[in-house]
Amino acid sequence: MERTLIIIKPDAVQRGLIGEIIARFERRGLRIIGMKFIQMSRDLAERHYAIHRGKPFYESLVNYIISGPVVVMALEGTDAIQAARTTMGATKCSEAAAGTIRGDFGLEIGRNLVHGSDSVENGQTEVALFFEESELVGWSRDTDRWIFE
Ligand code: IDP
Ligand code: MG
Repeated sequence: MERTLIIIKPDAVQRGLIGEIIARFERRGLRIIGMKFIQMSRDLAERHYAIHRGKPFYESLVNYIISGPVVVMALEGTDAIQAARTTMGATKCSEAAAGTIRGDFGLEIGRNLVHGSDSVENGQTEVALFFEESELVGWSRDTDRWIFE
């Protein structure tokens, strides 16, 4: 079972879209195993986005992600990485399909509402960066057998 780290970014929080965004992942069938509301420090943001260091948008990206509180979630499920990313939509909101989070609520790449891990390995690493093992809840839902074959 894959794990992905989802971040509901500051623009989505400020716009009152936390519930809307959580609902989409929840309805998709992904199981929440960790969730918290935090103000990210610059240090944590720089570690999370280390892969983008040196790119032209890096500084503005870090400033964006620390510009207000965020919700971080660890989700688990079959093909969780790919499933979450298709629910999120393309990075550039104006190219994201209607029906996706970015396609329904965003216009610009620098205000794209949500982060999701992009590989199985990064899913593990990113969840570990934001959550202590003791903050993750191993549980099964009564509906799991209707969602996982
Ligand atoms: P992803 O969030 O869809 O995985 P990445 O390529 O990993 O996209 O980029 C990380 C984040 O950096 C994006 O979600 C977006 O907020 C920001 N970003 C990426 N490319 C650009 C750009 O060209 N201009 C401004 N911001 C960008
Ligand atoms: Mg990415």
